[in-house]
Amino acid sequence: MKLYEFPRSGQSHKARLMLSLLGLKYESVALNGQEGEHKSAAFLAKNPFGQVPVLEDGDIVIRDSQAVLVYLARQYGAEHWLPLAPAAMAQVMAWLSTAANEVARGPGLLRMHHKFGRDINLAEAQQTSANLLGILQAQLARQQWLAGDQISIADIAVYPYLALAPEARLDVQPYPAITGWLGRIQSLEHYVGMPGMWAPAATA
Ligand SMILES: N[C@@H](CCC(=O)N[C@@H](CS)C(=O)NCC(=O)O)C(=O)O
Repeated sequence: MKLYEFPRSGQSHKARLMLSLLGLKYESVALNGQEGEHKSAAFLAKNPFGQVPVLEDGDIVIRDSQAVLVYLARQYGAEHWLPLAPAAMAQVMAWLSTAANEVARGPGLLRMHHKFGRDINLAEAQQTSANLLGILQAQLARQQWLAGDQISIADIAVYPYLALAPEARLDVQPYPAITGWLGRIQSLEHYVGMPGMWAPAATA
């Protein structure tokens, strides 16, 4: 398998983390964003949106981090990663949508602004983040994992931009259920992180 990615991309981290947790070998193809490699004709043929991550598995080409998680779970993972029972699968899908929407528009955009200088609607991203943090805290106070009592790709999809909260200038410390969940993910066998991610020792 080949993973086309940016090293500092949280969306790419979802794919890296899932590949590692499943013990899958892959080749990382780090695109040069500064030189616009993700907008080259060769890469646009893989993803017309010109975005990472893209996963190639033989002839199969998957764009979008949520879709990569779905593919890896179903093709290579145990059932708990993406349960087949309709209601349980729908619970996971709801969190994948949250990852693509509220997480990206809240903590994701705030990180783009504070770390990379992107011009954004700051008040809107802060409001989206505050609402999201409250909802995650309530959900994770009720149960260990976002979509039930076992880890699933819902957790992996939401994880990176919550773990990267310090770079988004968001304080997760007042949300103990969230920090507990971040810690549980970081304790998983074969966990891989990336620079800038929250760690208990760094905020103690
Ligand atoms: N919905 C997509 C979003 C991917 C995305 O926004 N990727 C960013 C890097 S984190 C990117 O490639 N940005 C370059 C661009 O949009 O031109 C996913 O979840 O994979």
